Amino acid sequence: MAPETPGNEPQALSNLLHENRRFEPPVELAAAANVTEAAYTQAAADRLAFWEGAADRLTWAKRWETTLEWNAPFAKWFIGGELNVAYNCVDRHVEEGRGDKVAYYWEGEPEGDTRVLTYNDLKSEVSKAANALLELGVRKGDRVAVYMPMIPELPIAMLACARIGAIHSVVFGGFSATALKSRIDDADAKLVITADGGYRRGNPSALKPTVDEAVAQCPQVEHVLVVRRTGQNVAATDKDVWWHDLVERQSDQHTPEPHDAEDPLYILYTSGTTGRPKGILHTTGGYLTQTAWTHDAVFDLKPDKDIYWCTADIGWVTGHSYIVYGPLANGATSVIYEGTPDTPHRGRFWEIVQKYKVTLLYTAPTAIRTFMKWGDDIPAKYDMSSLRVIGSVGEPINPEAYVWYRENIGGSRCPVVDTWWQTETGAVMISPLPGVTSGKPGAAMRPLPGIVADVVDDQGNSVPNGGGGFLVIREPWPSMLRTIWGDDQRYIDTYWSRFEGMYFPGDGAKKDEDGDLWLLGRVDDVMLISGHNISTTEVESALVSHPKVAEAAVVGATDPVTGQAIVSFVILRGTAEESDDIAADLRNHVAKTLGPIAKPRQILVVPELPKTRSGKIMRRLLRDVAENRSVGDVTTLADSTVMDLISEKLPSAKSED
Ligand code: 6R9
Repeated sequence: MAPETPGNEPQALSNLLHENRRFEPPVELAAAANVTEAAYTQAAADRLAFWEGAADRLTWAKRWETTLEWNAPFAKWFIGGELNVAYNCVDRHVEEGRGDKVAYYWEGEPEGDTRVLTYNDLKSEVSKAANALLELGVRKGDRVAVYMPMIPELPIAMLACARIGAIHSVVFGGFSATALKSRIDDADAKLVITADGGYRRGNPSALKPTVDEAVAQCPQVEHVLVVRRTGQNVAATDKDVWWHDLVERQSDQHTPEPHDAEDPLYILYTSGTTGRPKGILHTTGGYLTQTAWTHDAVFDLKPDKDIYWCTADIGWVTGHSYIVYGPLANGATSVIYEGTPDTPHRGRFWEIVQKYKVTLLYTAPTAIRTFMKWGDDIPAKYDMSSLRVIGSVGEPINPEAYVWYRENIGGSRCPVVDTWWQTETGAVMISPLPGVTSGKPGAAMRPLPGIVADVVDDQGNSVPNGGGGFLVIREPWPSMLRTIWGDDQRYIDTYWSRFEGMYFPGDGAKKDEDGDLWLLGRVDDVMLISGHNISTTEVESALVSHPKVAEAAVVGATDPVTGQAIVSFVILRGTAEESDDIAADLRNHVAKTLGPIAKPRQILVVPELPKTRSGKIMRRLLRDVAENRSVGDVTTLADSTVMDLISEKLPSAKSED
């Protein structure tokens, strides 16, 4: 146990991990980069003028009068401006002569099941769907719940809502009937759009029965619009309307009305770790401005050359902002994949990269660590020389996972952009720029131009370089959430009450010696060891830096001596054998990497970790295991059997020292 360093003020969060590797931007990429260092200077000199420039990349039916009205914590951007999001994402590309350009290459999970949609196709399909919604009585401001697999009708449905000013609420297709019902109720949706099912892991997986169960308890729902995808048997209810009956017979002409910049675009529920889901509300002009600008800047998108693929599900914010709105506003060509990475084999992702010659790839640390576990030989079989920039989002990326990704997927040539943001922020906030930033593995680096972020201590004072604490955003940004649907007070309490005048996202972070930002995980997960606040991220990264470890999760468990002690759950890499001395080996490795204070009390080798449906590790459940409690609420787990597998491992857990 390390004593407090004399003369050293206890920090809000310890900074233990030091990383010296640097990756310069590729020379050619830097020379032709969309965004250069000048953008930071420009935005620092006049932040609002900078965002006006970004908004001018869109087509406005009426230009705004006032850029920002800030009645903290309530923001309005581009006041008086009017635009149509679907027009910006679809029609204007057709009008400007890009109608034959591919918007989406869609790859179904069953091999050979593909569709190609040009911007012309998208315009007809979205217009027909908009006309169909109108026929069903959906009007501007009405809420539409969308519960669908990853098929082209999903972005089409979202854009049809946006076109007529209806507010979509997409609910991830893996959620239960109860979760769906509570979201339909909270938003008071009058229409649900769904499908019979989708393909998951080689089989048709039904969605409609879940909708039927939910809608049976939602009298406000007038219709259920059903896409036929799998052809499975569907029980008919009197609210059902088939997409192919209704949408196909509509006119493919629809004139998009302009909407106010502050009209709501969508609600997206975020469950977080506890409590009732929060309906995050995004509006029109500011949201589209920031998603489009960041997609162009962070991926250095060259719309005429790039093939872009974001592997997220559209049911999460990453899919909303970086499969649908950002890429389409920029006129990009994207890949959408319906299924899982191991169907029918573990090389499926790389086969898709090779097939479509993907140049820009955006995925999550949970996937990267899974690929590490499966082994380097799998991606090595494919030609991925088309790739140019590779991105990460969803959790802190461990330095070792970053380096693995860079080498094995990015051919040691592609910059890795680690993008920090949230459902609430709507778009990327902190990220390297591929043509500017000299990347550090594991660091999200700098706030993007126009974003003012900081790390503060308990009292809200900015920490010096080398210090850790709480991430905050100091100034409003265009794609920020406007409120929590129907609950302004909860919006204030959740995000604006911890620190006066600052947005608090709930994440820990540190500034390294150069002032670059590192994300350290949710502050609820921070461990208090002998008076030191230690982040889960740093200990997990130290574990993942051991050649035998693919993935790790650590928690603080009550300890009579140190207050809390670190208990680690690790998944070994494909090639590593579980041996008797692995626990001792890993404990020493962490002590050597971070110092004795961070040495785990226990190491448990497990086959899987508990994760949310979007792939984030749920440490709360591991804490229950580590403290020998019965495991708490598992309803947000992607796979609830995982906890049984982990609990079985517990008797073998050895406490050393
Ligand atoms: C986009 C998305 C948000 C939370 C966020 C943070 C974590 C996301 C991260 C990251 C470290 C990154 N997170 N990106 N942590 N580095 N690059 O994931 O939205 O589902 O709302 O989650 O995810 O903890 O607060 P959402």
